[in-house]
Amino acid sequence: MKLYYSPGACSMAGHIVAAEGGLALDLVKVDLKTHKTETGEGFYAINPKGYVPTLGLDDGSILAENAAVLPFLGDKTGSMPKSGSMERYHTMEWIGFINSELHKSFAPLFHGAPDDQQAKAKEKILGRLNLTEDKLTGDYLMGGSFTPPDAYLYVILRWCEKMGVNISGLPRLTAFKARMAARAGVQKALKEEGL
Ligand SMILES: N[C@@H](CCC(=O)N[C@@H](CS)C(=O)NCC(=O)O)C(=O)O
Repeated sequence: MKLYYSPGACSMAGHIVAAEGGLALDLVKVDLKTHKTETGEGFYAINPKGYVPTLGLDDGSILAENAAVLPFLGDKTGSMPKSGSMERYHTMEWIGFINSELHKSFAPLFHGAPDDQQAKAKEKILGRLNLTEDKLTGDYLMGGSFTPPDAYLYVILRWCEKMGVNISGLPRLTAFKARMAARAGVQKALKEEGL
């Protein structure tokens, strides 16, 4: 199975889920500015949406969107709670929250929006992270064990550091980030992405 990725981008969440579960992926780096793969293929021809994560499956089809890619890889590797359980729905709730309330709020920061819009985006992100801090009562979002949204939240916290969103007032999230960084699957994904 191929993972089309860009170093440190949201595609690293799926990369971590696979690495944590011992699933080897064929990594294909994509330049998100030129929309070309590292071997010069046009990425729009592979995924017309033009974004990562994109999985290239063994039957030749593709699967995109973190909301689908993360549960898919979690099911393949055993980190998604079982079908029909409330734990699974709450895990999906976290993926939805991180995707639409956190990830998407970074757009003004990544696209160099005017300062006032960037300040508003940072305020919104910190508000959402405060909610996360309150809910993070165990080592991981779902309590005692790693599930796919932990990988996604870790990627977001790396972005916070890069984009100047200060999480020093959020001790649980600060500890969570360090806990995640120490995991073998995270170390492997960081190394494989050259980070
Ligand atoms: N809706 C997609 C968005 C994924 C996304 O924002 N990917 C970014 C990297 S984090 C990207 O590839 N951007 C390049 C582009 O949109 O051309 C998802 O949730 O998976």
